[in-house]
Amino acid sequence: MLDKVLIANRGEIALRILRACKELGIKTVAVHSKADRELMHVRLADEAVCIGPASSAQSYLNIPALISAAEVTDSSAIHPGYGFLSENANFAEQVERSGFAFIGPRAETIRLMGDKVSAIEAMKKAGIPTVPGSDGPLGDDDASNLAAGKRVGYPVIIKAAAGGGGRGMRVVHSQDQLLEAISITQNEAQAAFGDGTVYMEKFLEKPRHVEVQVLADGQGNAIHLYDRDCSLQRRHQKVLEEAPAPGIEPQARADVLEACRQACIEINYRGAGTFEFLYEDGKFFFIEMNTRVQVEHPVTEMVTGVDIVKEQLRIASGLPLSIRQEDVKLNGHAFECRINAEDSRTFMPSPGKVTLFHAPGGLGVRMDSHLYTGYTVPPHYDSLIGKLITWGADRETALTRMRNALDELLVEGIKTNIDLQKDLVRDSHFRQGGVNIHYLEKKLAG
Ligand code: MV4
Repeated sequence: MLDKVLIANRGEIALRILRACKELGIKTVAVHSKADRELMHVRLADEAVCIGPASSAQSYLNIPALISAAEVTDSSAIHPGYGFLSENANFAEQVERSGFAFIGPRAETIRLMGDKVSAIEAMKKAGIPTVPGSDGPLGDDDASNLAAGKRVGYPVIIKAAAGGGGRGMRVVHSQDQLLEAISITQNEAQAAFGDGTVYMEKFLEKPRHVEVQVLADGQGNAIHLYDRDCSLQRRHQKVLEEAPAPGIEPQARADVLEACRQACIEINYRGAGTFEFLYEDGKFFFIEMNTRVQVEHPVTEMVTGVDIVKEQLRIASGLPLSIRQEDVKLNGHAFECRINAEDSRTFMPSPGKVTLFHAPGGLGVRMDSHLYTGYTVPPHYDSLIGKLITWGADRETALTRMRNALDELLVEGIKTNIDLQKDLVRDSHFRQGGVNIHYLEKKLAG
């Protein structure tokens, strides 16, 4: 097992990683910016290193500072968490070249999945169902691009190969808008990512966002941990997630889960990963793969009993997966409400001092948060301050527990989105299950 892990992140996920390390008897190094001295995991870690000023660019994204911190503390591995450098192939490469284990896939896998065109191509080859589209990048020949549009059928969506997560996309409703949309998306992609490559997909109008969690050890073993529904989102930020995705066509689901497992073996995947699909009319369509642990991983942990972060640490130690597919039993249902320091109506960030924090409790209630009474939420980073997760033997029970847990949760001194979450868990359409990706924004507009 790894001896000492440097946690290259902050907030709730840094605390989550620290807890997993402690369970496994692994020593921990917290790295933090000057604005983050008060973070809970910094107190709990065996060692702490300040890696730079408040700005992320000079601290959590500062590769030389992170590698130096790993060297001076004699760490054996670096866990990148999510966001920041977690899907930066160059970082993974430099970490490994410097003699540390990168807790994630090989750099070349991160690079493959970071380019959405090569990710789709690899997954299609591995038997994963993809969205009908251009099957590769669009070239600069107008006639063949118009032909692609005709073949795929309108509406289509033009996406940047270097994009993902909703960045660099444009919907095209008819042929007369196609060429201009391609050229605008190419220019924006070039400016934003330094890569103007774009591709085309059929635009699905009312899909759900359903994703599949996988674990693979890079030694020929891979498992899926079922699915999550993350359709409730605003401006590509997920708000409330659940596992499993409710009301999915059973055969399509069984097929896609097994296809994901097989694809991991075929590409010799290593670590935790997520296959993102759009689900519409009983069918799955792959769009992207995430090569990191995700914010919403706890809902999967609650319904499978598998500690995803501990498995990541085992895998990085060179150990095989601790569970086989036949040992993974789906048990009950779980929800996660993301708690953000922001105004419930305007979504404006609301940093500041937390004058009271009280976490809910009880059977089937989990609070992943770095908050404590007296903590000051700094203005420099993401507004996620915690995740409230509930489990129940069925969806109704888990949702009732969420309603009650939200009523118990107290965060005073800053604005939060708790009132929005309280409203959502009482929404009749959401309670029914299976709303599509546009539901929340339509509700907020109405
Ligand atoms: C799509 C789509 C419809 N059709 N692709 C947005 C985020 C990025 N991961 C992919 N996205 C979409 N791709 C096709 N072919 C609609 C979206 C989309 C979306 C997807 C998941 C969750 C929320 C979304 C909100 C708006 C658009």
